[in-house]
Amino acid sequence: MKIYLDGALVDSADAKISVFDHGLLYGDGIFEGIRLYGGNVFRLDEHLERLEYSAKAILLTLPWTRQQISDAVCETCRANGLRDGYIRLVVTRGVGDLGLSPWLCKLPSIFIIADKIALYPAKYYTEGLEIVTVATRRMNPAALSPAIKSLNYLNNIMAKIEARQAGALEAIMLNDQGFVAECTGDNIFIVHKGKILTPSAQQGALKGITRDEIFSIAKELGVPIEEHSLTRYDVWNADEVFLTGTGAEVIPVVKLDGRTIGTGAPGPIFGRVLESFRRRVLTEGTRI
Ligand code: PXG
Repeated sequence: MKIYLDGALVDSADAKISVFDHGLLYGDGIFEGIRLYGGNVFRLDEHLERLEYSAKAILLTLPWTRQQISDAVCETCRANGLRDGYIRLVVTRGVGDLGLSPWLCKLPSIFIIADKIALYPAKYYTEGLEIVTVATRRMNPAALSPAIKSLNYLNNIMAKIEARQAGALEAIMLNDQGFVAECTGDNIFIVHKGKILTPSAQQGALKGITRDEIFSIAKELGVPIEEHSLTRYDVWNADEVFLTGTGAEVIPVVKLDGRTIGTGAPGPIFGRVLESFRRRVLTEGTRI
């Protein structure tokens, strides 16, 4: 496997980062998870825009243009002979010393991994996921904006561990006021009386690229959609619930905290959204 690392493609065995890189020492860095479908990189420009926003938020100046990063992403996919896969684009603060000071890191590092994707088993798309709410809260935006896709994922990892301990593959994280924020690696949507609702970024949701796609799909389908504060009660009593993310795509939820959602089977609006999503990923994107 070839990895793109700081301007060159290298063998995975040689793709190494210094122990003094602040991405490792402090989680000081940002990333994107991107999908390749049939030789098209899905919503590459939107991912690179979000990377730029994350970089700006942490005062990291990207020494590459959007076009250069885009070319590097495509080159990495081609070098690995991939037509479908998962792309991990990471930018770290770079090599510094043992203090926090990011200004002592002279040059950010960039690396790109393009690999096969491990999908949720197909049965969850037809039968739905059973998920739980976990005790770990989504971090307060006043401490660290959850909109920044940073290398600090411990908050989500703690929640993921709790999910697994409860026998679930995903979990809802509440914000510090007790409203639903999102899941550990997915955004959440509910359908109630024909309307699609999802928490806003202010409530702690990451501005997911897949989430944006749902807004566009809902418009196409003529289904009303809006951002709304949601409690667990709202989710328990929804007609349908589904999650979205680059890895999961659009996946239905049929149980939360032991409460059956709707009929207990994936609902009709989910079905229409998934169909549209699967069509879009095959027909849109940046050719590699
Ligand atoms: N919320 C969080 C916290 C995420 O990390 C999403 C929502 C969905 O966003 P997108 O842009 O993908 O629609 C994410 C992103 C993985 C993995 O390897 C998945 C994500 C992040 C990091 C790793 O499964 N999902």
